[in-house]
Amino acid sequence: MDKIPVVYSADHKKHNPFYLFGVDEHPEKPDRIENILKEIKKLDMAEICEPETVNIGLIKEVHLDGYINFLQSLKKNISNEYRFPINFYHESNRNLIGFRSLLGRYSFDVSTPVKKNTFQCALVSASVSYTAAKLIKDGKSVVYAAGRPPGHHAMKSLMGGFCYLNNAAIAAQYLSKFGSVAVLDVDYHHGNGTQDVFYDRGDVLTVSIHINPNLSFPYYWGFEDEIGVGLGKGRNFNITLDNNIGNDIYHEALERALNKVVDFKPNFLIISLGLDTYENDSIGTFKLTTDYYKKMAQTIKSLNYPTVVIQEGGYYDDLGKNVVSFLSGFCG
Ligand code: OKP
Ligand code: ZN
Repeated sequence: MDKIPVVYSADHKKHNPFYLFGVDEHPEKPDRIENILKEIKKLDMAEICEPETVNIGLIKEVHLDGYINFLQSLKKNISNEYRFPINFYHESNRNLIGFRSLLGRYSFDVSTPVKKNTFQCALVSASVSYTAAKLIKDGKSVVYAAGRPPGHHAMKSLMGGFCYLNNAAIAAQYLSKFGSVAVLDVDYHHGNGTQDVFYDRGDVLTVSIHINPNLSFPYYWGFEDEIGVGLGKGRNFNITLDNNIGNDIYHEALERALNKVVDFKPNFLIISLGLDTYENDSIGTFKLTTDYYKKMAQTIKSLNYPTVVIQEGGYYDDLGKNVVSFLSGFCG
């Protein structure tokens, strides 16, 4: 068995957000990826590789120009102190130019602050996932993208849920030039950004298993009647679950999700790997166990698609052990 390429850059540490109403610690912190790297390095199943920078052109195939231009403008317009949106109006068709008006126009929550280097940090995470996709295109069978900030909540022109650029959507858009792509999102939260990017497209299937949005973030998306539009109709599936469910109920949902993937006959599979479904996660309520992540991966591997695994959520100190359990399901 070949080693699993793990794409990683230490530059993720430059992104270190805090919360506006600063009582709680922001959960999306640098230690997450450092703990993952530490656990992966203990094994010989993985080899660490550096990312190659993704082109802005590819990013603009996923996100709208105005949104990317705004993120790029942060470097010259603001300091290295995090700033938060306060006023929101997403429907404005005016040519907005003020920093505050644009920040509210391009955000859907207040958990996703921006500072001078935010675009550069998000670009590193997108580059990690792009590089993983490129290794798959070049013939690897499984590659793990160990990046942060996560991406699956980032919509065509909205940041939110700790996400700025949609890493999984950028990987999917790249691979869609070489064949059909299915994205399976197993994060605790709905992958509303990935759904948004491909909602009207027939060439990329999006499937997400997550907490019922009536009960949790992202609240406004992720309902089961969201099935796609136009060419994308029947190519988006949401499977919603209750609070506190465990391995068995989750596994039934996984099998239903994988049936949708198999029906689609993709050339490539992307997994948005949120590990906030873990029993000890600080945000999620599901009760999945460390051993279950190995079974989840074995079930996915049995379908034999070239697979990009992209890190999304997971908010606890020993996140790395669950990544290792998941990756071990792809070994042997
Ligand atoms: C990002 B990912 C917690 C509020 C959290 C945002 C959740 C973002 C989750 N007090 N709101 O999908 O893991
Ligand atoms: Zn999540």
